[in-house]
Amino acid sequence: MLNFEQRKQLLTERYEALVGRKNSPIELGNGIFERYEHPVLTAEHAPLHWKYDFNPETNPYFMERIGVNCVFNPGAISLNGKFYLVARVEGNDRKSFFAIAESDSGVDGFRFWDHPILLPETSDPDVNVYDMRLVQHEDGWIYGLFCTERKDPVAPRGDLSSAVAQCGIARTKDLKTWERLADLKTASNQQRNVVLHPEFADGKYAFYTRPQDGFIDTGSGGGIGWGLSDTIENAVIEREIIIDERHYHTIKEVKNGQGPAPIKTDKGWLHIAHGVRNTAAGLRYVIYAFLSELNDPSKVTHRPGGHLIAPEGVERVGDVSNVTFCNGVIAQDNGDVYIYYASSDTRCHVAATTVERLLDYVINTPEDPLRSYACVEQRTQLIDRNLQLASK
Ligand code: M1P
Repeated sequence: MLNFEQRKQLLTERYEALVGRKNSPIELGNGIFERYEHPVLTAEHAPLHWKYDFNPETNPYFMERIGVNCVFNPGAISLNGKFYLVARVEGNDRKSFFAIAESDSGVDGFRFWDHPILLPETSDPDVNVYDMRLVQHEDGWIYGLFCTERKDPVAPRGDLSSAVAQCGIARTKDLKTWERLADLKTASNQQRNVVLHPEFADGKYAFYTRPQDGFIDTGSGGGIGWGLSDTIENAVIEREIIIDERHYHTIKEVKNGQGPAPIKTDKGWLHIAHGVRNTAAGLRYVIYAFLSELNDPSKVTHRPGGHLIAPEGVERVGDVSNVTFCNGVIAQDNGDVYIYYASSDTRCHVAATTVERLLDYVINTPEDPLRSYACVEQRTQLIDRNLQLASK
């Protein structure tokens, strides 16, 4: 058996090799984006000093004391030329928390800061927090909106699963010091996947919401909502409208949710979202995109049919299998876009593209015509145009 020092050294070497590993794009994808060969963050990226007691007297076997189960659903932001992910780290005890990982390239070399974020609580403490969306707002603050979960106070005795999900709000200027604000108030029983729009709308703070009746089921919640609040300090949405509906027999028939804050382009706001459908093997989560009006982000102008990213290969397997989920994107001034997505609630990946390619995708991909016959008609038009070209 290896002794304390041997284990520590080998594990340190393995950790450094993982963090230093180069990542390359997988060429010849679908033309819309390139996936990268390796995940950008995994449970193994959690620093050893988060898990092991480094004192040989109290930990002679150099064993893990507080394990990390998975690292997924990262928010993303670029500041001063660096790429930052605020990952959802889940301990072996199932509690999620946030931690910042930093990289120079955006595709590899992500290294966690020494400490995770000790997020301040409200007077009603969160039991679990997850899925932060980072937004550089025009008011000068960086906001982190996340899901805060607490036990359902009216759950029947013995029901230890039912929870209430709401939107927590925190803000920072440097990703180091966080101020916790009051949770968002809306008329809906529960909220998840709430995202702050980066600009004021009619002089108010604007939110993408996802109203839902229960913790898992959206029930009567019709899709991605939109609502305004006069303030951010005690944000209240009085009126919520649905801007991207769920629809029978689509990739978003069960539920959907805004991903990161949308990207501003000269053709409109480019949105990345997730859609969920049911299958015999359980829920399937895919990532999709849409475009909304520049002057009115609540008006969707283009809805490409189907998914943008669906789980593939190893992405299909994890703690919650058959899931791709995105709440982080970085669009650079030169038009490069890095889509950070997680697979199966287990690990984080990156896919690279450009604003130009994404706009081409959302504008020129036909909408889901909602019936098999109409889908074949749609495809036949493409085939006929191509055959005509080939015969020339
Ligand atoms: O397990 C899949 C995802 O489930 C939830 O998303 P939604 O509210 O749309 O169902 C979230 O818990 C998310 O973190 C998770 O990845």
